[in-house]
Amino acid sequence: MIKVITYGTYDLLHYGHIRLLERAKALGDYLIVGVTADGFDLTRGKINVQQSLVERIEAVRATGIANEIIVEEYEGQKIDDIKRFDVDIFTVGSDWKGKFDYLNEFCKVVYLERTQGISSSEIRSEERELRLGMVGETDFLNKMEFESHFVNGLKVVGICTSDKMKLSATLRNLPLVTNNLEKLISVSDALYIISSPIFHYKQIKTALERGKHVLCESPICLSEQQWRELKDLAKNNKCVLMDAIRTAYSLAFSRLLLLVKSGRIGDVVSVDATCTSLRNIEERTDMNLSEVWNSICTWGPAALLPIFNLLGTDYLHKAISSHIIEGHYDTFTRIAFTFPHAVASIKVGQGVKSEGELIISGTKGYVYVPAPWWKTDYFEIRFENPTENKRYFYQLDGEGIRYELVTFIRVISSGKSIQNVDDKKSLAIVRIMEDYFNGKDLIKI
Ligand code: C2G
Repeated sequence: MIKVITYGTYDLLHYGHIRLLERAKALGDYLIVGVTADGFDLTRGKINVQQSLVERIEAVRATGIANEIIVEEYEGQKIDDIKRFDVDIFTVGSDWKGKFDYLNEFCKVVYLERTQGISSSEIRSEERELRLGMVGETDFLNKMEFESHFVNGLKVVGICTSDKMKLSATLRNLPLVTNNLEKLISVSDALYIISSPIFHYKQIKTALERGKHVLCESPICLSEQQWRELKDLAKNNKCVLMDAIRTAYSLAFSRLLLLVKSGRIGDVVSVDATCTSLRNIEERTDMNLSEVWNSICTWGPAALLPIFNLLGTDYLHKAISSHIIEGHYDTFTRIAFTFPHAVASIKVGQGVKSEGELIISGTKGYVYVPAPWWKTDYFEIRFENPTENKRYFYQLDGEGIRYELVTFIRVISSGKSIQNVDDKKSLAIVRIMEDYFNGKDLIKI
């Protein structure tokens, strides 16, 4: 019996896939098909896969061509599978020509001509592309536009900014560069907003009133009353209003939360997150500090994420200590929280430098995420007995931005709120900002 094995994502199964499976089967008597796991696809840069692993497996099974279906989970698994199943022939489409020659050591390698004119990404893009307008005065917009190219079904169509100097040549050459928000809204289906938080409420409201979806850097506004009004408006106009906190979309961060929630370090007793950067300090001296991102708005949402994910948002008490140089512009803020059975703290600063680590202390062990933890691809779980320590690494392409954009598109197309920053956390972040701006629970240092 000649055993053949082939692998694929098989997302939105199409006749190109079916022709490949039929020809693979014809190479032997028994066909094993390896369907790639969601996590494996993410680590190899396939971020736009629409269907879940189960849906893709069912689609392959329904063809009736495969004798056996397995899941491809890790780099190099093919060698293990070829040995484990005693495979005679490995085959895959010609778009991989040469990439698997190394398998010749273990079995025969056959590349089958790829079927032209059909691909899952084309099927995904057949849906009308989402026209994304961007709003803000930061060079981060250049990174966002760059990352948008990795995302199927999305196109950046214009910018609304009062500071063109920050824009790259690519952005300056976009179809629309304006400081008129209405103009941008008229050519967009959705907005990405990274303007200073004091402008968020008005800009989001204008967009939602025109039926446009919004992805806004957190905090999405600065008072609970504004938050409730915007969320109601989004709901009534069937629009998505999503917090942008790219850390929430890094695979390592999601896996870290799952491990801690599964009890690996026992009960969580303390969560301590630090985020600092002195990056723009010089240029701030000549700016109107009431109109720029202060430290607590810039870093607070990301730093609060692990706390609200692991301990919830119902803390008993909080104490804010801030070094404020003008108006509401803090160069450094520390917030200490007391929860029923745990404590937590964040330290954030744009005028102070510190070790940007995250430590989650538990009754059996602790999680250590080295700086810069907010763009993490690596963390450790440590125990009393160091031989039990574990290290985890998850590829993070583009600081998680592209995963955030893919999720935004999915929330819009599916209507399901699968975002990693749910309403409870979004509101909890806004409440902290409101108290800070109102000086509640705040001591100036
Ligand atoms: N395929 C094809 N013609 C197309 C599209 C795909 O012959 N028009 C083939 C691919 O070459 C591959 C299989 O169908 O052999 C599955 O394609 P994908 O789902 O795109 O999976 P891919 O990322 O190519 O996976 O590790 C090898 C990979 O797992 C292959």
